[in-house]
Amino acid sequence: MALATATTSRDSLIVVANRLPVHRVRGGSVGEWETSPGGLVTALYPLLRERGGWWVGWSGSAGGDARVFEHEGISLRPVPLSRGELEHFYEGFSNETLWPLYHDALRTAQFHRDWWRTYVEINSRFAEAVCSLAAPGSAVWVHDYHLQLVPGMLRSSRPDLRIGFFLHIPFPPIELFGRLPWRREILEGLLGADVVGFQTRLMAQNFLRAARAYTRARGAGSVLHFGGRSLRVLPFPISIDVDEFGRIAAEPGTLARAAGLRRRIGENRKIILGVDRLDYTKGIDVRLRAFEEVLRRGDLTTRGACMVQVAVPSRGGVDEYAAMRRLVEQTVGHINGEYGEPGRVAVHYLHRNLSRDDLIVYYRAADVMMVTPLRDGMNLVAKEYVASRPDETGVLVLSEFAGAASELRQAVGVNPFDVDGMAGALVRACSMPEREQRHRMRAMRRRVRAYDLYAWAESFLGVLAEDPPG
Ligand code: ADQ
Repeated sequence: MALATATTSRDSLIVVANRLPVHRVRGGSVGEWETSPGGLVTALYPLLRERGGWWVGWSGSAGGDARVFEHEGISLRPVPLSRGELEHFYEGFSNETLWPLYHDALRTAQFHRDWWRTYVEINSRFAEAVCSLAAPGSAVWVHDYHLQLVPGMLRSSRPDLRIGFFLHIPFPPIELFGRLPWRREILEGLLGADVVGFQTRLMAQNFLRAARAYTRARGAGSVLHFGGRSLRVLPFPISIDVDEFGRIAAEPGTLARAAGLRRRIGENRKIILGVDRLDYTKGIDVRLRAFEEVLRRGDLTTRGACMVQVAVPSRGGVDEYAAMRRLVEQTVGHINGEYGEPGRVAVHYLHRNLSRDDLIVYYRAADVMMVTPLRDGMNLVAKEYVASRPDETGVLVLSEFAGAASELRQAVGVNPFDVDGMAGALVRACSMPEREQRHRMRAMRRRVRAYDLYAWAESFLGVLAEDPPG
């Protein structure tokens, strides 16, 4: 019985995201693929396998073809993008228009009609790919800011589909969103969905307000009426595979490596850790400035503390990212020049991708975790640190502008624009009594355990399966 129901079209699921969940094996023969690490893949692969599903996305390199293939029991449908399309759609409209605008306009958003035209074209290519393979009544789950027009496009050509959309980044306040010359088109694209999900309640409210202001959508609370239908607009805070992080963190090998790292850095030094994609939204530069301020005042010394910053290379092709990398590297050099000693640097800086196991070794070794984005949809690093502290010690310093702050209330909250406040929080974190650390960490661990990545995916898909609101 269970098998029969699992294969009906109502149960089948199509995930649509900018990237496919695989990448080509380096040095492997043509056609060899490996699963990409990442939360979305972890959460959705088992569901897709069970429900018999598809993943539609770009392969990660320019060109290529649209031939479908199977990988680990999942059917994948690549959407080919040319070099020029990537420049306009991905680097341009997605990462130089939408990304800065949606992150509080931390950088000036660029508005170019050519980029917009390509964005529309590529969104319709994704929508066509979905239409070509969706069985009647399938559920389609579209992800993130690259594909905001896809729900509306699917709605008009395939009204039989159940369409969900989840935005991984913030949805900005109307004062900022209203600058977008194509605000109505984007909103109407999203309104094509049955369920529109955001990381926090505030982001969902921003969307509800913008939709009521710039489109014909009406409604109160979390339900909107638009185009003769109703849809739900709700927060679904994304999470991580909590058990997996906890399991690796508790392995004797992890503990031994964390102890080794501590020995190399200096047994009696507090380790202050930062782990981020090298992005101007993450506040790496302000965190370094706060650390410098603490050293300058003499509240901490390099004998007593050191910072470890791990930064993953990101979007190197976009000017603002290259500039941020230069700034971070200059600041690290400056701090080490001023405060380092032979054999004892103030800031260890690693510009590279680490494996999950290696990352957890750093999480276990760190006394203080600094997560200080200027704006962030959620920030999974904050949750990963909490999940990797089974001994309930360690202090999380968390920006109030990260989505995670609305759940991890026992973190030491900071305003990343306030260098003095950050410096104060850092000193407090480094001297927090173990009793208080445990008290806070225990409460945060309870929260992340109660709602993990699987609960996130299930709750979204659960709401998507419900009948439309009246
Ligand atoms: P990101 O902006 O990429 O995601 P984040 O949530 O912090 O931000 O996730 C980063 C991931 O990369 C984490 O899982 C982390 O472990 C990993 N990572 C970071 N540095 C690494 C390193 N040096 N080596 C290896 N891995 C590293 C977007 C939004 C976020 C939202 C997520 C999920 O911007 O706000 O939380 O999507 O919805």
